[in-house]
Amino acid sequence: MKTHTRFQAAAGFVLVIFAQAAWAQSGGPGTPASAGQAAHHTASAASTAAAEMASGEVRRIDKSAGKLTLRHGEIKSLDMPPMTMVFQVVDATVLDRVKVGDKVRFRADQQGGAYRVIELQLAP
Ligand SMILES: [Cu+2]
Repeated sequence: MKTHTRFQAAAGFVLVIFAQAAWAQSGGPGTPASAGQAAHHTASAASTAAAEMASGEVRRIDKSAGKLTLRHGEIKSLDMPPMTMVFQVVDATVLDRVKVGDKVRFRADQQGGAYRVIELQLAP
């Protein structure tokens, strides 16, 4: 059974490689593996923030174009700093519910290079 013995040797060799790889991935601070874990942690923090609504103030309403200009605070889900910008609105009735100067809470996404308000409510 030379073949069988040879197979076992090869399998043992592969196991050693796997064990070494696992050891490297669980390395301490300063290793590339821990840097990867840090990046993963940041990504999961960002997706948690996606559930939060951004705050904004209505600056301009363009009903014919279905657009809303908002001065908004940080939008963590879009990795966007505070600024004033134009959003498309997914639900045009939003434009009937707000007036210039209103403080709002909203959710936005990015679709084909354009930013859209997908949910909006007046700030309490
Ligand atoms: Cu913006």
